[in-house]
Amino acid sequence: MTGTFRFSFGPWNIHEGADPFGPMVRDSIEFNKKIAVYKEMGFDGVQFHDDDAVPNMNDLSADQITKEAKTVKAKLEDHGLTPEFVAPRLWENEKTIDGGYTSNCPKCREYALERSKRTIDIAKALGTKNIVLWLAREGTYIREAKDSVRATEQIAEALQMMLDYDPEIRIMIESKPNEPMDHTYIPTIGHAIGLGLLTNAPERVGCLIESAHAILAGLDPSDEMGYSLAHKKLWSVHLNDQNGLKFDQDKSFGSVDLRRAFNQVRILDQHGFGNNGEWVGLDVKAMRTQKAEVATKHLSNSRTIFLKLLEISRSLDSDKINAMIAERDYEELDLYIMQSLLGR
Ligand code: XUL
Ligand code: MN
Repeated sequence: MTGTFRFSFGPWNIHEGADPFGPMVRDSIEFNKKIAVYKEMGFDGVQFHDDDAVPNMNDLSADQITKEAKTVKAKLEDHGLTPEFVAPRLWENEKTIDGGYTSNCPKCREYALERSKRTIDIAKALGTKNIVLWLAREGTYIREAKDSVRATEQIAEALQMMLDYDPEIRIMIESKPNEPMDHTYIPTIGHAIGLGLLTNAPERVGCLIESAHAILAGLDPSDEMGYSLAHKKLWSVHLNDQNGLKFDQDKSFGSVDLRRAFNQVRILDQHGFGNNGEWVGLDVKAMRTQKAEVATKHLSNSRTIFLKLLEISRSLDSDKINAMIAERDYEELDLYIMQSLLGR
């Protein structure tokens, strides 16, 4: 089996370059200008946070939000683009300081649930059934701040509320072990898949694997992908790269460890990723040093590297590989893979 690959990214991946130690270094580009460059770079899908689609949503009624989202749908159609998913942004508002669904403040938890319903309304208006949950602040800075049993139940209850609110949607959980929190409650893809089992519709709960998040958990992204593919739960990916255990870097795909990137491409291709409409999403950041005119190269380069690695993966001689595996000659296999990546 081979995969079918279409590419997507979110408008936040074309960004101004601010970091915790310095301000923006590039001007903001309006949404209309961003969506105009997708197709020319070979991307057909758009990923959204709820307020990427409806920026001032907290000041609008539910009806106004839906109306606004429909205008975005029309813009996507004008550019021949497909919305892949919508994710509630539950980490910037003052009411989400201590988390969304697991906040210790009941009114704040209510805010998180209401906001999630509006996210679903936006997804419906845009024309996608996919909701992504990156559970950014569902965790703690100190263990004693929350009860991990209750917190897990609260996240599962939030999932259940969303599944009940719209029987058409499906939820993809994007796990991440830390940042902004010291520890989060859903650090790996095994946790994400397990969480679905606490709802009455686990078949509607899957996952999105981000390469850097797996690496931050000390895991190999391709093995995380393999685990979720075996569960038929890998419904999207955020490919990128990460240089060791530090802040979430969102580097261009393959730019740190080409072989680690190769193995992600290979497992996706060998197990038919994309054949049920899954997208290859990129969650990459341009280097802060990049000038505005060339601050989309991280996206096009990541796509180029994916396609080159796909070509290499498909060119490998499987009889040769199987013979080396049968002989347990993994040193020879190691060399064969490295020579293939070096182009000789
Ligand atoms: C955070 C992250 C987010 C999600 C979308 O690390 O990766 O951009 O992908 O909410
Ligand atoms: Mn991501």
